[in-house]
Amino acid sequence: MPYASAMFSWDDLGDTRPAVMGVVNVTPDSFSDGGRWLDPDAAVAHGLALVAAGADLLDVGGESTRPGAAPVGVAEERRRVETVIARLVAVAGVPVSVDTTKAAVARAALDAGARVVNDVSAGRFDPDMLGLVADRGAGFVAMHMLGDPRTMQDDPRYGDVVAEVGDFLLERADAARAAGVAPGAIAVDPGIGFGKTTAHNLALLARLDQLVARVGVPVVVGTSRKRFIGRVLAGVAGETGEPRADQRDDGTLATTVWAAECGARVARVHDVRGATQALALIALLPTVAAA
Ligand code: PMM
Repeated sequence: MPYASAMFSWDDLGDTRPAVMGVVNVTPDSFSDGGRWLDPDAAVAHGLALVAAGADLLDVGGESTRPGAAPVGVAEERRRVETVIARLVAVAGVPVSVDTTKAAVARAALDAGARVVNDVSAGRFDPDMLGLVADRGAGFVAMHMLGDPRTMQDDPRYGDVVAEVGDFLLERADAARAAGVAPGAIAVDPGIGFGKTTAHNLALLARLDQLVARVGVPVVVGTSRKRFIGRVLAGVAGETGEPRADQRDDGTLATTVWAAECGARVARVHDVRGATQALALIALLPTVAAA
């Protein structure tokens, strides 16, 4: 049955463990899985496989945000995501989010039944985005990124990365509320890998508990298969160089468990089965301790 309730709230996903957001990239060039799900049938089948593996929501994206990626026009991005979202909404039984910075794409996705807009620009790139999300009663993920995808990895610098990302997320959550987005519909995301060195990414994870406490809204974390994991694990456990994106799921899982322990409410991952199992297991331990 399609997920149907008027106003999206992150509490609807609430459980004893963080929600798992499964990634469905309908792109030819995403760093982690570019080209694998470009065909709509393949993308839908992949989304359903992620739900079967435990995904609590599906994040469908039609534009790669990897460093240096070429921008995609509205028509092409819509073409990639619209049908896939409509088909997943009809059969997946979990809410679908659209990963876009463009209000026109988000509008088409919401018309197709998406419930959440995941905006890596946090509503900065398109002046119509926050108003649209508010009007539709949709959920919103406001992610931190330094600059834009073309330039974000050109020597990113911060004084205190955790403080500055926290300032930005508080400001964007305020902007969303000011535009009329329901408080319970807003989540924020530190944007692991978006204008950050390995040291910045590790600092954000190491002090994620502070960030979670400070922002006061649900926090989404997306470490999945990202480059810093390859950097850290180069040479570890017999790896000759940096593990490739498709070899980073074990490292991803470690960071997902860590993020959950720090209070993250949503984990955005490619390997849904691994995340779901690990999070189910660690969610059990406090109840056993209390018994
Ligand atoms: N990472 C990517 C794309 N979208 N959205 C959020 N909220 N957080 C992220 O960390 C994030 C994102 C890049 O990863 P992909 O190319 O594998 O989708």
